[in-house]
Amino acid sequence: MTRLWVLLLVPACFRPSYEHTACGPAGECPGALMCVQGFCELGADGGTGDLDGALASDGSIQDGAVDGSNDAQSCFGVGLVNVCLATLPDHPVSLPRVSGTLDTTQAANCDLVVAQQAGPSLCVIVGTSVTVSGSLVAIGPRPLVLVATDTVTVIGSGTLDVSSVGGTGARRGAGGNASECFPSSNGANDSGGAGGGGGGGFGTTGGQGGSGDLDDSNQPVGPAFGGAGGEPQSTPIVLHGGCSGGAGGSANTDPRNRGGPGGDGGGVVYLIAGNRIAIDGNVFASGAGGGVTSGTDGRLEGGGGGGSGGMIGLDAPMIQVAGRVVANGGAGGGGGANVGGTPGGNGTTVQWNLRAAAGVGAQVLPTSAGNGAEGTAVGATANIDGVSTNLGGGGGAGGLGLIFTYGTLSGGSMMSPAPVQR
Ligand SMILES: [Ca+2]
Ligand SMILES: [Ca+2]
Repeated sequence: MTRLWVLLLVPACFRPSYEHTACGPAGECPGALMCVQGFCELGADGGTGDLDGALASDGSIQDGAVDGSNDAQSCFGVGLVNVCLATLPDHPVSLPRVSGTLDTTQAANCDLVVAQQAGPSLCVIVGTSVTVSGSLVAIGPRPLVLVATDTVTVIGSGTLDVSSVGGTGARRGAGGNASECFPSSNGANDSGGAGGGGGGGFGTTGGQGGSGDLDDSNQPVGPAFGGAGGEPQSTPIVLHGGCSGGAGGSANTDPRNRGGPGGDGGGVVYLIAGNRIAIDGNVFASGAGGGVTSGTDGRLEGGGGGGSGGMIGLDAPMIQVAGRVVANGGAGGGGGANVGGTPGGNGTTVQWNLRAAAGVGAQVLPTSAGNGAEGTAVGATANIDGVSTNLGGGGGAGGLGLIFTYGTLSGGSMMSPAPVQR
Protein backbone atom coordinates (compact mmCIF):
# COMPACT_ATOMS: atom_id res chain seq x y z
CA MET A 1 0.00 0.00 0.00
CA THR A 2 1.18 3.47 -0.70
CA ARG A 3 0.52 6.32 1.63
CA LEU A 4 -1.41 9.03 -0.06
CA TRP A 5 -0.51 12.61 0.65
CA VAL A 6 -2.67 15.57 -0.08
CA LEU A 7 -1.23 18.99 0.30
CA LEU A 8 -2.98 22.27 -0.19
CA LEU A 9 -1.75 25.79 0.05
CA VAL A 10 -4.28 28.12 1.65
CA PRO A 11 -2.45 31.38 2.14
CA ALA A 12 -4.07 34.59 3.17
CA CYS A 13 -3.20 36.59 0.12
CA PHE A 14 -3.30 34.24 -2.83
CA ARG A 15 -4.96 31.03 -3.82
CA PRO A 16 -2.60 28.54 -5.45
CA SER A 17 -3.99 25.69 -7.46
CA TYR A 18 -3.17 22.05 -6.87
CA GLU A 19 -0.93 20.74 -9.59
CA HIS A 20 -2.90 17.63 -10.48
CA THR A 21 -5.75 16.99 -12.87
CA ALA A 22 -9.23 17.80 -11.64
CA CYS A 23 -11.66 14.89 -11.38
CA GLY A 24 -14.61 14.49 -13.74
CA PRO A 25 -18.14 15.43 -12.62
CA ALA A 26 -18.70 11.99 -11.10
CA GLY A 27 -15.20 11.65 -9.75
CA GLU A 28 -13.73 10.05 -12.87
CA CYS A 29 -9.96 9.92 -13.19
CA PRO A 30 -7.67 8.46 -15.84
CA GLY A 31 -5.72 5.23 -15.44
CA ALA A 32 -4.83 4.12 -11.93
CA LEU A 33 -5.60 7.51 -10.40
CA MET A 34 -8.40 8.08 -7.93
CA CYS A 35 -10.35 11.18 -7.03
CA VAL A 36 -9.27 12.85 -3.77
CA GLN A 37 -10.66 16.23 -2.80
CA GLY A 38 -11.54 16.93 -6.39
CA PHE A 39 -8.17 15.99 -7.87
CA CYS A 40 -6.86 12.83 -9.48
CA GLU A 41 -4.18 11.23 -7.35
CA LEU A 42 -2.29 7.99 -7.18
CA GLY A 43 -4.45 5.16 -5.93
CA ALA A 44 -3.70 2.93 -3.00
CA ASP A 45 -2.32 0.29 -5.36
CA GLY A 46 0.74 2.40 -5.96
CA GLY A 47 2.48 3.75 -8.97
CA THR A 48 5.18 6.35 -9.11
CA GLY A 49 4.90 10.08 -9.12
CA ASP A 50 5.08 13.18 -7.08
CA LEU A 51 3.02 12.13 -4.16
CA ASP A 52 4.61 9.09 -2.58
CA GLY A 53 8.29 9.85 -3.10
CA ALA A 54 10.62 9.03 -0.26
CA LEU A 55 7.82 9.08 2.28
CA ALA A 56 6.11 5.99 0.88
CA SER A 57 5.20 3.64 3.71
CA ASP A 58 2.66 1.04 4.63
CA GLY A 59 0.10 3.57 5.80
CA SER A 60 -3.35 3.55 4.32
CA ILE A 61 -5.65 6.32 3.32
CA GLN A 62 -7.67 7.56 6.23
CA ASP A 63 -11.14 8.37 5.03
CA GLY A 64 -11.70 10.99 7.66
CA ALA A 65 -8.57 12.88 6.75
CA VAL A 66 -9.19 12.70 3.04
CA ASP A 67 -12.87 13.41 3.05
CA GLY A 68 -12.91 16.03 5.74
CA SER A 69 -12.30 19.65 5.24
CA ASN A 70 -8.94 21.11 6.19
CA ASP A 71 -8.38 20.21 9.81
CA ALA A 72 -6.63 23.11 11.48
CA GLN A 73 -4.29 20.70 13.25
CA SER A 74 -3.00 19.35 9.96
CA CYS A 75 -2.16 22.73 8.44
CA PHE A 76 1.25 24.32 8.88
CA GLY A 77 2.48 27.81 8.19
CA VAL A 78 0.94 31.18 8.93
CA GLY A 79 2.66 33.26 6.27
CA LEU A 80 3.47 33.25 2.59
CA VAL A 81 3.10 29.48 2.41
CA ASN A 82 0.53 27.33 4.25
CA VAL A 83 0.64 23.57 3.91
CA CYS A 84 -2.22 21.23 4.80
CA LEU A 85 -1.59 17.51 5.08
CA ALA A 86 -4.42 15.01 4.85
CA THR A 87 -2.25 12.43 6.57
CA LEU A 88 0.33 13.50 9.07
CA PRO A 89 3.88 12.18 8.70
CA ASP A 90 4.89 9.44 11.12
CA HIS A 91 8.67 9.52 10.91
CA PRO A 92 11.53 12.00 10.98
CA VAL A 93 13.55 13.03 7.93
CA SER A 94 17.30 13.52 7.95
CA LEU A 95 18.89 15.61 5.21
CA PRO A 96 20.68 15.34 2.93
CA ARG A 97 19.14 12.00 2.07
CA VAL A 98 21.88 11.31 -0.42
CA SER A 99 25.21 12.97 -0.89
CA GLY A 100 25.52 15.55 -3.60
CA THR A 101 23.19 18.22 -4.85
CA LEU A 102 19.42 18.09 -4.59
CA ASP A 103 17.94 19.12 -7.94
CA THR A 104 14.34 20.27 -7.58
CA THR A 105 13.85 19.70 -11.30
CA GLN A 106 13.36 16.04 -10.41
CA ALA A 107 10.01 15.51 -8.69
CA ALA A 108 11.35 12.29 -7.18
CA ASN A 109 13.65 14.45 -5.03
CA CYS A 110 10.59 16.07 -3.43
CA ASP A 111 7.93 14.43 -1.27
CA LEU A 112 5.39 16.69 -2.91
CA VAL A 113 5.38 19.11 -5.80
CA VAL A 114 2.77 21.79 -5.38
CA ALA A 115 1.80 24.59 -7.73
CA GLN A 116 1.55 28.21 -6.69
CA GLN A 117 -0.79 30.44 -8.60
CA ALA A 118 1.31 33.04 -10.40
CA GLY A 119 4.48 31.54 -9.00
CA PRO A 120 6.83 28.61 -9.38
CA SER A 121 5.77 25.19 -8.13
CA LEU A 122 7.32 24.15 -4.83
CA CYS A 123 9.48 21.16 -3.91
CA VAL A 124 8.24 20.15 -0.45
CA ILE A 125 9.91 17.74 1.99
CA VAL A 126 7.83 16.61 4.99
CA GLY A 127 8.59 14.83 8.27
CA THR A 128 7.69 14.79 11.95
CA SER A 129 11.02 16.50 12.31
CA VAL A 130 13.39 17.57 9.56
CA THR A 131 17.07 17.71 10.45
CA VAL A 132 19.85 19.04 8.22
CA SER A 133 23.02 17.45 9.52
CA GLY A 134 25.32 17.60 6.50
CA SER A 135 25.72 19.90 3.56
CA LEU A 136 22.53 20.15 1.54
CA VAL A 137 22.91 22.16 -1.68
CA ALA A 138 19.71 22.64 -3.67
CA ILE A 139 19.41 23.77 -7.29
CA GLY A 140 16.67 23.65 -9.91
CA PRO A 141 13.70 25.86 -10.74
CA ARG A 142 11.48 24.95 -7.79
CA PRO A 143 11.87 26.66 -4.41
CA LEU A 144 12.67 24.26 -1.58
CA VAL A 145 10.18 24.02 1.33
CA LEU A 146 10.80 21.94 4.45
CA VAL A 147 7.79 21.13 6.65
CA ALA A 148 7.97 19.46 10.06
CA THR A 149 5.00 18.83 12.31
CA ASP A 150 7.36 19.37 15.25
CA THR A 151 10.86 20.78 14.65
CA VAL A 152 13.13 21.81 11.79
CA THR A 153 16.78 21.75 12.85
CA VAL A 154 20.01 22.72 11.13
CA ILE A 155 22.69 21.34 13.44
CA GLY A 156 25.92 23.19 14.07
CA SER A 157 27.83 21.35 11.37
CA GLY A 158 24.94 21.46 8.94
CA THR A 159 24.47 23.79 5.98
CA LEU A 160 21.36 24.38 3.93
CA ASP A 161 22.60 26.18 0.85
CA VAL A 162 20.55 27.60 -2.02
CA SER A 163 23.12 30.25 -2.90
CA SER A 164 24.08 30.92 -6.48
CA VAL A 165 27.74 30.82 -7.42
CA GLY A 166 29.62 32.08 -10.48
CA GLY A 167 33.01 30.93 -11.71
CA THR A 168 34.46 27.68 -10.38
CA GLY A 169 31.69 25.34 -9.30
CA ALA A 170 29.05 27.57 -10.82
CA ARG A 171 25.50 26.75 -9.85
CA ARG A 172 22.13 28.47 -9.54
CA GLY A 173 20.36 28.01 -6.23
CA ALA A 174 16.89 26.46 -6.15
CA GLY A 175 14.36 28.94 -7.50
CA GLY A 176 16.97 31.56 -8.40
CA ASN A 177 16.52 33.97 -11.37
CA ALA A 178 12.80 34.01 -10.75
CA SER A 179 10.55 35.23 -13.55
CA GLU A 180 8.58 37.19 -10.92
CA CYS A 181 11.54 39.57 -10.52
CA PHE A 182 11.64 43.13 -11.75
CA PRO A 183 14.35 42.94 -14.42
CA SER A 184 17.68 44.70 -14.40
CA SER A 185 19.09 46.15 -17.62
CA ASN A 186 22.08 45.31 -19.75
CA GLY A 187 24.85 47.81 -20.38
CA ALA A 188 24.93 49.56 -23.75
CA ASN A 189 27.24 48.36 -26.50
CA ASP A 190 29.97 50.78 -27.62
CA SER A 191 33.19 50.28 -29.55
CA GLY A 192 34.89 52.89 -27.40
CA GLY A 193 34.02 51.06 -24.16
CA ALA A 194 30.73 49.40 -23.22
CA GLY A 195 28.46 49.97 -20.23
CA GLY A 196 28.30 47.70 -17.20
CA GLY A 197 25.22 45.64 -16.39
CA GLY A 198 22.79 46.63 -13.65
CA GLY A 199 22.61 44.58 -10.49
CA GLY A 200 19.63 42.39 -9.69
CA GLY A 201 17.11 43.92 -7.28
CA PHE A 202 15.01 42.08 -4.70
CA GLY A 203 15.03 43.18 -1.06
CA THR A 204 16.83 46.34 -2.14
CA THR A 205 17.46 47.95 -5.53
CA GLY A 206 20.30 46.66 -7.65
CA GLY A 207 23.18 49.02 -8.39
CA GLN A 208 23.49 50.87 -11.68
CA GLY A 209 26.15 49.67 -14.08
CA GLY A 210 28.98 52.10 -14.73
CA SER A 211 28.99 53.95 -18.04
CA GLY A 212 31.71 53.31 -20.61
CA ASP A 213 33.39 55.44 -23.26
CA LEU A 214 33.03 58.69 -21.35
CA ASP A 215 35.55 60.20 -23.79
CA ASP A 216 33.40 59.10 -26.74
CA SER A 217 36.37 57.68 -28.60
CA ASN A 218 34.31 55.46 -30.87
CA GLN A 219 30.87 54.59 -32.20
CA PRO A 220 28.07 54.99 -31.51
CA VAL A 221 28.15 58.67 -30.66
CA GLY A 222 28.28 59.45 -26.96
CA PRO A 223 29.05 57.39 -23.90
CA ALA A 224 27.68 53.91 -23.29
CA PHE A 225 25.17 53.96 -20.47
CA GLY A 226 25.31 51.39 -17.77
CA GLY A 227 22.28 49.20 -17.21
CA ALA A 228 19.72 50.10 -14.54
CA GLY A 229 19.55 47.95 -11.45
CA GLY A 230 16.44 45.89 -10.79
CA GLU A 231 13.73 47.47 -8.64
CA PRO A 232 13.06 46.12 -5.14
CA GLN A 233 10.18 43.83 -4.29
CA SER A 234 10.10 43.93 -0.52
CA THR A 235 6.73 42.22 -0.06
CA PRO A 236 6.49 39.44 -2.64
CA ILE A 237 3.11 37.71 -2.83
CA VAL A 238 4.44 34.34 -3.94
CA LEU A 239 7.46 32.36 -2.86
CA HIS A 240 10.31 32.88 -5.32
CA GLY A 241 14.05 33.28 -5.53
CA GLY A 242 16.41 36.15 -6.19
CA CYS A 243 16.95 38.16 -9.34
CA SER A 244 19.69 38.07 -11.93
CA GLY A 245 21.99 40.91 -12.80
CA GLY A 246 22.09 42.45 -16.28
CA ALA A 247 24.84 41.67 -18.76
CA GLY A 248 27.58 44.11 -19.58
CA GLY A 249 27.61 45.62 -23.05
CA SER A 250 30.05 44.56 -25.75
CA ALA A 251 32.55 46.65 -27.69
CA ASN A 252 31.76 45.38 -31.17
CA THR A 253 29.67 42.91 -33.07
CA ASP A 254 32.23 40.12 -33.02
CA PRO A 255 30.32 37.36 -31.20
CA ARG A 256 33.43 36.54 -29.20
CA ASN A 257 33.51 40.05 -27.87
CA ARG A 258 30.58 40.22 -25.55
CA GLY A 259 30.09 41.74 -22.19
CA GLY A 260 30.22 39.92 -18.93
CA PRO A 261 27.13 37.86 -18.06
CA GLY A 262 24.97 38.95 -15.15
CA GLY A 263 25.24 37.01 -11.91
CA ASP A 264 22.44 34.62 -10.95
CA GLY A 265 20.07 35.62 -8.17
CA GLY A 266 20.19 33.54 -5.00
CA GLY A 267 17.71 30.73 -4.47
CA VAL A 268 14.88 30.37 -1.96
CA VAL A 269 14.32 28.08 0.99
CA TYR A 270 11.34 28.17 3.35
CA LEU A 271 11.12 26.33 6.66
CA ILE A 272 7.84 25.59 8.45
CA ALA A 273 7.66 23.85 11.82
CA GLY A 274 4.68 23.19 14.05
CA ASN A 275 6.70 23.94 17.18
CA ARG A 276 10.24 25.14 16.63
CA ILE A 277 12.96 26.01 14.15
CA ALA A 278 16.51 25.72 15.50
CA ILE A 279 19.41 26.87 13.33
CA ASP A 280 22.81 26.25 14.87
CA GLY A 281 24.48 25.86 11.48
CA ASN A 282 24.06 27.78 8.23
CA VAL A 283 21.25 28.72 5.89
CA PHE A 284 22.52 30.46 2.76
CA ALA A 285 20.73 32.06 -0.20
CA SER A 286 23.20 34.64 -1.56
CA GLY A 287 23.49 35.79 -5.16
CA ALA A 288 26.35 35.19 -7.59
CA GLY A 289 28.87 37.78 -8.69
CA GLY A 290 28.64 39.43 -12.10
CA GLY A 291 30.81 37.82 -14.76
CA VAL A 292 33.30 38.96 -17.38
CA THR A 293 34.67 37.69 -20.65
CA SER A 294 38.31 37.16 -19.90
CA GLY A 295 41.28 37.80 -22.16
CA THR A 296 41.20 39.69 -25.44
CA ASP A 297 37.64 38.56 -26.14
CA GLY A 298 36.64 40.84 -23.29
CA ARG A 299 38.30 43.91 -24.73
CA LEU A 300 36.44 47.09 -23.72
CA GLU A 301 33.52 45.06 -22.40
CA GLY A 302 31.16 46.09 -19.65
CA GLY A 303 31.23 43.98 -16.50
CA GLY A 304 28.15 41.95 -15.59
CA GLY A 305 25.85 43.07 -12.76
CA GLY A 306 25.72 41.03 -9.58
CA GLY A 307 22.80 38.78 -8.74
CA SER A 308 20.56 39.74 -5.80
CA GLY A 309 20.27 37.68 -2.68
CA GLY A 310 17.40 35.21 -2.59
CA MET A 311 14.69 34.55 0.00
CA ILE A 312 14.68 32.70 3.32
CA GLY A 313 11.44 32.16 5.24
CA LEU A 314 11.30 30.89 8.84
CA ASP A 315 7.83 30.04 10.13
CA ALA A 316 7.36 28.49 13.58
CA PRO A 317 6.10 29.60 17.00
CA MET A 318 9.73 29.50 18.22
CA ILE A 319 12.63 30.44 15.94
CA GLN A 320 16.05 29.99 17.54
CA VAL A 321 19.01 31.14 15.46
CA ALA A 322 22.55 30.69 16.74
CA GLY A 323 24.11 30.22 13.29
CA ARG A 324 24.28 32.21 10.10
CA VAL A 325 21.24 33.03 7.96
CA VAL A 326 22.38 34.93 4.89
CA ALA A 327 20.98 36.22 1.58
CA ASN A 328 23.51 38.79 0.36
CA GLY A 329 23.99 40.31 -3.09
CA GLY A 330 26.82 39.52 -5.48
CA ALA A 331 29.42 42.05 -6.62
CA GLY A 332 29.70 43.55 -10.11
CA GLY A 333 32.25 42.42 -12.68
CA GLY A 334 35.08 44.71 -13.75
CA GLY A 335 35.07 46.44 -17.14
CA GLY A 336 37.45 45.66 -20.00
CA ALA A 337 40.41 47.59 -21.42
CA ASN A 338 42.82 45.71 -23.74
CA VAL A 339 41.50 42.57 -22.04
CA GLY A 340 38.51 41.79 -19.89
CA GLY A 341 38.29 42.60 -16.20
CA THR A 342 37.92 40.20 -13.30
CA PRO A 343 34.57 38.82 -12.16
CA GLY A 344 32.69 40.14 -9.16
CA GLY A 345 32.79 38.10 -5.99
CA ASN A 346 29.87 35.87 -5.09
CA GLY A 347 27.58 37.17 -2.36
CA THR A 348 29.12 36.33 0.98
CA THR A 349 27.82 33.41 3.03
CA VAL A 350 30.16 32.20 5.77
CA GLN A 351 31.49 35.77 5.98
CA TRP A 352 27.94 36.79 6.51
CA ASN A 353 28.34 40.56 7.16
CA LEU A 354 31.08 41.33 4.64
CA ARG A 355 30.49 42.66 1.16
CA ALA A 356 31.70 40.52 -1.71
CA ALA A 357 34.84 41.79 -3.43
CA ALA A 358 34.28 44.01 -6.47
CA GLY A 359 35.45 42.86 -9.88
CA VAL A 360 38.49 44.86 -11.00
CA GLY A 361 38.61 46.75 -14.27
CA ALA A 362 41.43 45.90 -16.64
CA GLN A 363 44.18 48.46 -16.90
CA VAL A 364 46.07 50.07 -19.76
CA LEU A 365 48.48 52.47 -18.09
CA PRO A 366 47.69 55.12 -17.13
CA THR A 367 44.01 54.41 -17.71
CA SER A 368 41.87 51.72 -16.18
CA ALA A 369 38.46 50.35 -16.96
CA GLY A 370 35.69 50.71 -14.41
CA ASN A 371 35.66 48.53 -11.35
CA GLY A 372 32.52 46.64 -10.53
CA ALA A 373 30.58 47.47 -7.39
CA GLU A 374 31.27 45.53 -4.23
CA GLY A 375 28.45 43.27 -3.16
CA THR A 376 25.79 43.97 -0.56
CA ALA A 377 25.47 42.73 3.01
CA VAL A 378 23.50 43.78 6.08
CA GLY A 379 23.61 47.54 6.53
CA ALA A 380 23.73 48.32 2.81
CA THR A 381 21.31 51.22 2.80
CA ALA A 382 21.82 52.37 -0.78
CA ASN A 383 22.32 50.62 -4.07
CA ILE A 384 25.96 50.31 -5.02
CA ASP A 385 26.86 51.37 -8.55
CA GLY A 386 29.63 50.27 -10.89
CA VAL A 387 32.36 52.73 -11.84
CA SER A 388 32.18 54.78 -15.06
CA THR A 389 35.23 55.20 -17.28
CA ASN A 390 36.59 56.01 -20.74
CA LEU A 391 36.93 52.24 -21.28
CA GLY A 392 34.46 49.53 -20.21
CA GLY A 393 32.18 50.24 -17.24
CA GLY A 394 31.86 48.09 -14.14
CA GLY A 395 28.80 46.07 -13.20
CA GLY A 396 26.41 47.16 -10.44
CA ALA A 397 25.92 45.27 -7.21
CA GLY A 398 23.13 42.82 -6.65
CA GLY A 399 20.69 44.00 -3.99
CA LEU A 400 20.07 42.29 -0.69
CA GLY A 401 17.76 39.33 -0.53
CA LEU A 402 14.90 38.88 1.94
CA ILE A 403 14.63 37.07 5.27
CA PHE A 404 11.12 36.76 6.70
CA THR A 405 10.27 35.40 10.13
CA TYR A 406 6.80 34.34 11.25
CA GLY A 407 7.10 33.68 14.97
CA THR A 408 9.19 34.67 17.96
CA LEU A 409 12.84 35.00 17.00
CA SER A 410 15.60 34.52 19.57
CA GLY A 411 19.30 34.92 18.81
CA GLY A 412 19.89 35.86 15.20
CA SER A 413 23.04 37.92 15.65
CA MET A 414 24.44 36.63 12.34
CA MET A 415 21.64 37.32 9.90
CA SER A 416 22.05 39.35 6.72
CA PRO A 417 19.96 41.17 5.63
CA ALA A 418 18.18 41.97 8.90
CA PRO A 419 15.12 39.72 9.22
CA VAL A 420 11.66 41.17 8.80
CA GLN A 421 8.94 39.90 11.13
CA ARG A 422 5.71 39.42 9.23
CA1 LIG B 1 36.67 55.32 -24.97
CA1 LIG C 1 30.75 56.10 -28.07
